[in-house]
Amino acid sequence: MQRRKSLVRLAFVGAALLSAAPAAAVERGSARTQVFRADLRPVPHAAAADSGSDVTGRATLVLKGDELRTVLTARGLSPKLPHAMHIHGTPQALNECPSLGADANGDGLIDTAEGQPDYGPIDVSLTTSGGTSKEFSDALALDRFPVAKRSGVLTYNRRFTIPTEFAESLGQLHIVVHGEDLNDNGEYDLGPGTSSLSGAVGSPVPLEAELPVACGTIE
Ligand SMILES: [Ca+2]
Ligand SMILES: [Ca+2]
Ligand SMILES: [Ca+2]
Ligand SMILES: [Cu+2]
Repeated sequence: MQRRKSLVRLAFVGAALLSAAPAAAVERGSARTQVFRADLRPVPHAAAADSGSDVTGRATLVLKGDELRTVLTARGLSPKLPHAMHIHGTPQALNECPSLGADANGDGLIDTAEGQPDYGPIDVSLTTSGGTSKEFSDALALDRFPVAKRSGVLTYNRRFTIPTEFAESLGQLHIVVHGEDLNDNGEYDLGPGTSSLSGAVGSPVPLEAELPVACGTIE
């Protein structure tokens, strides 16, 4: 009887150890690694309206739990300028990269707001350092986005944790790369237009800085 009691207690302690012991560590250790890819294609535009941009690229996204490594290469970008890059989309619905029909104001360009019905809101900012949130303090932090080389090639490689809701829906989201020096003067300026995001940001944002130039579905 005495022996049986202690066995029961041992079993109980053992079960308690198993369940109280590092559940998080077990979970993290067993999180499977998923690999996604995105082919980046030019956002449709009237060639004359955007000074001939033709941005293509490829991204590989390695997801383990909520930890995402993004490796991206793109070419055809305005040289020596930073390019905002985001993961866009809504987890609940399948979204698409925009077609030229999204150009609501008929200027031959699809700006960020015009493209949003297709590729959805900003979810994650692919910055090179610091915060990666969807807030404008990260999403438009041009001092923290990768800068294209003189050749127009841009590379990016960073690992960080993303919100669980986006980790779980990553295969339904998109990557959008922004920024085109429309008047080819070597900087983002207000000459070619002011972004419709300026009101929300609270200061004038050059259209050049936020213009989507490439988009790819994550699959
Ligand atoms: Ca437009
Ligand atoms: Ca240009
Ligand atoms: Ca410019
Ligand atoms: Cu974006």
